[in-house]
Amino acid sequence: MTTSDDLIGKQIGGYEIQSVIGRGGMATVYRAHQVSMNRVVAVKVLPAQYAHDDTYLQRFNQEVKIVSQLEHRAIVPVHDYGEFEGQPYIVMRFMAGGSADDLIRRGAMDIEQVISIIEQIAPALDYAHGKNVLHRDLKPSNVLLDDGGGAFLTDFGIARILGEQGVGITTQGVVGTPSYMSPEQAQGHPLDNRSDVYAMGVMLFEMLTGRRPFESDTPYSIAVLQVTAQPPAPRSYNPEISLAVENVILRALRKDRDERYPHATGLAEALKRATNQVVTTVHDTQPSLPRPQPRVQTPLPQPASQLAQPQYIPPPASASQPRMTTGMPASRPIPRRRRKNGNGVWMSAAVGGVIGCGLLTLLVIIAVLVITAISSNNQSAGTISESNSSVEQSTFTGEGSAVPPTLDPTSAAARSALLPTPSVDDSTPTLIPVGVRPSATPNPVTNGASGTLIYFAERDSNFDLYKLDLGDSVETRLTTNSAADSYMAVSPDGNWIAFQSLRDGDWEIYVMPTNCDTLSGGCESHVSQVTRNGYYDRIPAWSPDSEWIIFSSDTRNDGTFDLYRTHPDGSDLQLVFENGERNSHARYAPSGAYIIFTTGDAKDGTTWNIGRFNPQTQDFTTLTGAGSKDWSPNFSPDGASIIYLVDKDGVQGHAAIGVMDANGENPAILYDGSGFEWGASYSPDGGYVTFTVYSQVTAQEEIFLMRADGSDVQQVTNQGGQYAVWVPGS
Ligand code: 3AM
Repeated sequence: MTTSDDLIGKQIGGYEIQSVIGRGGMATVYRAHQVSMNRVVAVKVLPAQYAHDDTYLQRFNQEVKIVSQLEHRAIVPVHDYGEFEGQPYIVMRFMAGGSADDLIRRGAMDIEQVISIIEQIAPALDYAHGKNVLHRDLKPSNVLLDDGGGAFLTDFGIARILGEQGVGITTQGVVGTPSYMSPEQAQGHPLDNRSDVYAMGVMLFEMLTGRRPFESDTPYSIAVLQVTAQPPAPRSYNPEISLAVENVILRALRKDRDERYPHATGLAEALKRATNQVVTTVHDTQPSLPRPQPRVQTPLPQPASQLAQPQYIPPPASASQPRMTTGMPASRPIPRRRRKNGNGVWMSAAVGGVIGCGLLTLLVIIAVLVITAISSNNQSAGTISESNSSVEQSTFTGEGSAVPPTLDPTSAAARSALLPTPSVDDSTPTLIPVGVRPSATPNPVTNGASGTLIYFAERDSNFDLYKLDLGDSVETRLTTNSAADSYMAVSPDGNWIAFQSLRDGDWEIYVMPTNCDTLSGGCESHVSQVTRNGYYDRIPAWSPDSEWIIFSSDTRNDGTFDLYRTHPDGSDLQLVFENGERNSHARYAPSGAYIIFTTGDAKDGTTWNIGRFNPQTQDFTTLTGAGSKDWSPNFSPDGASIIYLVDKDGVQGHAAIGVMDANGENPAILYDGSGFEWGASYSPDGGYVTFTVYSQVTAQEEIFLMRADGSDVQQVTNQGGQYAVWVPGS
């Protein structure tokens, strides 16, 4: 049998093993040369001594299984996997820049560098959560860097697909690294995405102070501190951290997960706000990412004449925190305290956590019970901690009852029972688009589609709107504002683009003429603001007569969204639909008689359906079945069909494009690639469908086109593009 270092100089699969990069957890990572592609890769190999141990093998295979589901620009891509003389291996992109842990050990990390890392990996973490995958071992050594400042998540070896074992959406047992473990993780309680948000908070603390919130001599005592002790103030270690940033860190580290940021991007956005940076992350139509943020609340003007008033509850006068404005002082090197423990201790603690989870759970629970008893008798719990350590009673009561904001695994069965066999062969492992030409310009259209698309794209770290003429493949940038612009809709008369933008600090609706790029002064000088309030106003759409813009608004600032409409000049704001749930992505039927929209549970994102509401009759119904997860509907131009997004299998969260009759009958899968297809809408003649999916070729979200029967799929954009809509009449 081969030992790890015997592999150097050998060829395994098509890879020549050159040197050991490092050993982490259970595996050895080698630098290797991929002969076929003449490139450097990283090959992670399970050492021979573990190759017959079921636990290690299972963990290794789990990583392969999970990572093959995850395609995100901030997740280290896995190219290949295989087995060599009984040892399984994974081939990954080689990350030349080391890890975030290396940066911390090197000394000062300035706030800009920290924000850059957090804002890159937060969407990746939310993306994984959206696919029901918890990382469970997020820490700086699992954040790898390329040589261009890119940060990537890696090591999903102990990640868990929620609900995989059919026991609901929980994970059991203690796994992970004690220094980064949430209180619920240390106690072996069910986990959810907020457990990873906690670990991100620990990382943030460490990157900005040079030390972790809880340090002690043994993994066990650190795990106990995670449950019992309050984290020290980050500013006590680095006075240059602003109060606003400190508040963000401490909120991420709350013992009670309900008090943490509900999503990683919420944390990243709060961090950017706390440093007065523009927030640009947007994933609004992807249902696993409801991200209500505390903001200044300016009540919406009271609707003048209500189109419909189902259970209208006036918005609260004012409730939430003011927007933070304290800036971060100019960065300079932070004096670092050298950590007491080397990396190896924590690595082995992680493996110890995996292997010996039962024992650690038991010890932590016993310790917690003892501390609780002592605390309630004489308030003397501080003796167990090096630092400020008060016991939080709430930690020990009701933690297990927290509702994880993730998918209901039963929806898989429910959904597949509803839908007929996909019309596309989904045994195809990856999306293989027709006519891909990776270059700076969009691909020429080869499937006959024509007209003009408008979409948003993230270029140079900013979201702006773009226009693409499918005839000559010329792309024009429309908006240039430094705030994020996204989710546009073109009026049926073809004259106006409505979109959402962060340009006044929170999402509001704006309009500009469709031909603004040809007008003097360019588009920016023709943008006008439609809504102006303290709420998130999102995802506009037009009435058939182009007189009204309908949009969703989180007027209660609690994750619920109501549907409003207004004229494009901002006049005559009216509540259209409100039922206390999260309603968004409204679309008028071409006849104008009713609206359809995404409707679902505000808090957990598990129940997403296509709702239909008739304002005249007040009739509200859902077109898709209970237990299914369907969202973002769009009508065909003749109003006969609805195209929408379907959670494909419930458990792994991959999305497909569905189509059904306008009355909800005959649901079928129109297109199911291997990824998360979204942003689907019809061409004005109904002959084509555009959608967004992560491109294997450019490694980012791109716009695709296909015929309306799901055939002739073609990638159109090459530099990123999302949520395209056709210009009617083009
Ligand atoms: O031992 P150190 O910290 O230097 O950064 C990872 C760690 O390095 C590195 O392998 C070691 C054990 O995990 N590593 C992991 N994946 C890698 C990759 N895809 C990688 N280095 C480069 N590319």
